[in-house]
Amino acid sequence: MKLGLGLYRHQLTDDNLAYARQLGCTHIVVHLVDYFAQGDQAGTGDSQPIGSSGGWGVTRVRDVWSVDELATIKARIEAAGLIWAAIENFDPGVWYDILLDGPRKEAQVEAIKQLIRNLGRVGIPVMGYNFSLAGVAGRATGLEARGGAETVGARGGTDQTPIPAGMVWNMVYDPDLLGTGVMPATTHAELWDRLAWFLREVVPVAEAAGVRLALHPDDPPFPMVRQAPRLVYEIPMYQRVLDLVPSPANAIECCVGTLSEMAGGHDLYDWLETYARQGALAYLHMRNVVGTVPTYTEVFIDEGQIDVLRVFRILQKHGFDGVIIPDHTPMVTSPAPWHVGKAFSLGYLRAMIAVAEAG
Ligand SMILES: [Mn+2]
Repeated sequence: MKLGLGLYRHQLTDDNLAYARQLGCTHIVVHLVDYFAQGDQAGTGDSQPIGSSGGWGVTRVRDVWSVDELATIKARIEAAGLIWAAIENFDPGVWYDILLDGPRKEAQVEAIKQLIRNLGRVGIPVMGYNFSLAGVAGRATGLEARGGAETVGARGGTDQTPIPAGMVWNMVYDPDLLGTGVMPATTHAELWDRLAWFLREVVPVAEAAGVRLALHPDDPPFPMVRQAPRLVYEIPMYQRVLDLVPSPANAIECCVGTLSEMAGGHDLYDWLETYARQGALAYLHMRNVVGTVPTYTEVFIDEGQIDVLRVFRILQKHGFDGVIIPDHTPMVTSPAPWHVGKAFSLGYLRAMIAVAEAG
């Protein structure tokens, strides 16, 4: 098992790469779609950032990331002695009509195929993604982790204000549509049909390119958020994703914290074993949590309901040799709240990996 760190594009500095290396990371996961590119200096760099519901990012219709662009980033990561493990999330400006079943979806899926081929050429083995209309939305910020550390969670419900036309996944893809209405109503069945179409188109290309597509579960895992349906909001629903197009290239970005906070009473460890046994786990997000939907709080890695060592023993038993990154961490009162929070989690995860691997 390998320890990694997730960084946003704006965080790809020599200092942050040195920080990761010094704390024992060997791998980097990069969020190329940067929530904070619009000048939010408080960007937390979390895979689903704290406070992201406070302001919307803006994207634009754009081309996919080129081989040159990706190779430049890869060289920088490798110059710091690290390995680029995965990209996390497609740019909504590239694939919004795939999510929305809109008129440009055929052209957009061809662009996504080109992007996957580009990843293969550059040697980035995993493309993580959220197949989500609302994205990460509707969480409450300020719920307290240990010692009053700022964190996020849900207090009995989530945001159900409709998504404006021109937006998807918390980002504006077409400013001209803003103010013209709301996103058309969608059913769960329709959203599953869109995912199935996407996977049938792209998985064969990914397989040929040596790239694994890895789906993140819905965070927060409510059945509906902002009046839009969610796909994977209970743990067994991942099996349906895998069964749509069985392939090593159709895999799971396993956010253990999100899985643990899901409703339904399904056993986290049994299901992790089920997915690990199939070799379906591309990489892991690790955090801890107290409670389940509709009321839960994200907490420090060592204070929640998830037995981290038990998770890693299951992974070890099934030969998982992928990357584990800290997911969100509470902000630690200090001169560097994000860095201290992540450092605490990295140290804990590194120790638990060592114990699990020692048998
Ligand atoms: Mn996650």
